[in-house]
Amino acid sequence: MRLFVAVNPPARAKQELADAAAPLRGLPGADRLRWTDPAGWHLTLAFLGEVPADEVPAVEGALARLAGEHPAHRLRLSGGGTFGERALWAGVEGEVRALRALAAAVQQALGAEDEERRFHPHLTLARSGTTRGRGPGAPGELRTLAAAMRDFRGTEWAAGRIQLMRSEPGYGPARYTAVEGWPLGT
Ligand code: 2AM
Repeated sequence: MRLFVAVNPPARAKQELADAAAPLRGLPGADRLRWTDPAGWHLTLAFLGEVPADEVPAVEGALARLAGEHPAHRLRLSGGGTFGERALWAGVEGEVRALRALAAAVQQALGAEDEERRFHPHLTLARSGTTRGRGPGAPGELRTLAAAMRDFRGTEWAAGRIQLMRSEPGYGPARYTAVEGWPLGT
């Protein structure tokens, strides 16, 4: 199964972001993007890709151990940016060093791929259209949307848990489900 490890922001933090991002949907080019569902918003620490079912217990064991070794920390959703012309995201601020150390430990323990090479904590808001009928947007359109997120600073929350997540691709957007979770620092 296709797995990744994430920190999931609380519902209130996601609601604040959803409210801040709502006006973006009316900006030029927004209708050509595939917007993600706030219910599935998460901060990916490590992407594991396909993991055979018989290897999942070892992954879970490693995550349980790492969760115990890393402290809970405080984060807020903040600002926005782009990965080239392909994704629009919201960023995080606060005790990002703790989040970064946790991600590095998880990636190292599990031999995870990281397509961005350097860990870049983010929450994907929209992806540029690759499905039929949605041509590429005008150059710079995504950056204009990200600029509209510049002043957003959400309320601080405690990242107190890591979650092993499953991604199930379908005809529409991938569906994310929680496999198992562990509290940090206990
Ligand atoms: P994204 O939000 O930037 O697309 C489930 O697919 C999660 O894993 C998403 O958060 C996605 O990041 C991330 N992900 C998917 N493929 C990845 C890859 N090859 N390397 C790193 N992260 C990946």
